[in-house]
Amino acid sequence: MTEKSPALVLFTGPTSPFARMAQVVGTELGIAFESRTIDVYSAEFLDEFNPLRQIPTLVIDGKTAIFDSRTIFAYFDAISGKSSFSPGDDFAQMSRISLFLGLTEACLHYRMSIILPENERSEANIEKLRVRMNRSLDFLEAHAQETTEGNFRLEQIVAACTLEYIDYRYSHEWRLRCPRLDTWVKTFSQRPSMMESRPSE
Ligand SMILES: N[C@@H](CCC(=O)N[C@@H](CS)C(=O)NCC(=O)O)C(=O)O
Repeated sequence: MTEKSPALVLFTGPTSPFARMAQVVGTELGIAFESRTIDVYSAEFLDEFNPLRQIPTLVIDGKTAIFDSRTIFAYFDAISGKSSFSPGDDFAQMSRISLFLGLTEACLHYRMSIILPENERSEANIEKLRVRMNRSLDFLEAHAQETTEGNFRLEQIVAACTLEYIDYRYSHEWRLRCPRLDTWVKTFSQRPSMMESRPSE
């Protein structure tokens, strides 16, 4: 008797960078999953699966939920049976992944901050996020070789989705600041998994 594969539904959004990463990881690892785009802000049904009501959330067989993005990466990696995709015990690589994810988060908060009505906006907070993003970009550019060289892996998907999100929500200026990452991402972003998941409103 053959075991039936679980039905996997990945809840995503039209512009969510974390959901895009999960989608690209699943696609690249050859996982069969359905990607469902939702409006997370009104998605009450999601609460029973993920009380944070955030995307990405992966639901297995309509019952078990897996979140957040890092846990979904690990789940996809585990069921794919492919080796050398995740960092394993390479802690320097893990830290670069954390930095890219933190940069994405800073950019998300920056976006949420600048669209607030003027009387609710904090220029000091916006400036703090700008400085954090630029400092992180400078660090990642200094370590670009470590990210861009070697086998195709999780770190590179997280890096490329982060850099394209910076383009989308912050500024294209990072490309002048980070010429090595810029050159690399121009090629990496031509992968079908990247092209079909580009943010759109
Ligand atoms: N740490 C989470 C962050 C996920 C996250 O911030 N998702 C955003 C979309 S990019 C979201 O669901 N925002 C809706 C909200 O927080 O109300 C992860 O890595 O998955």
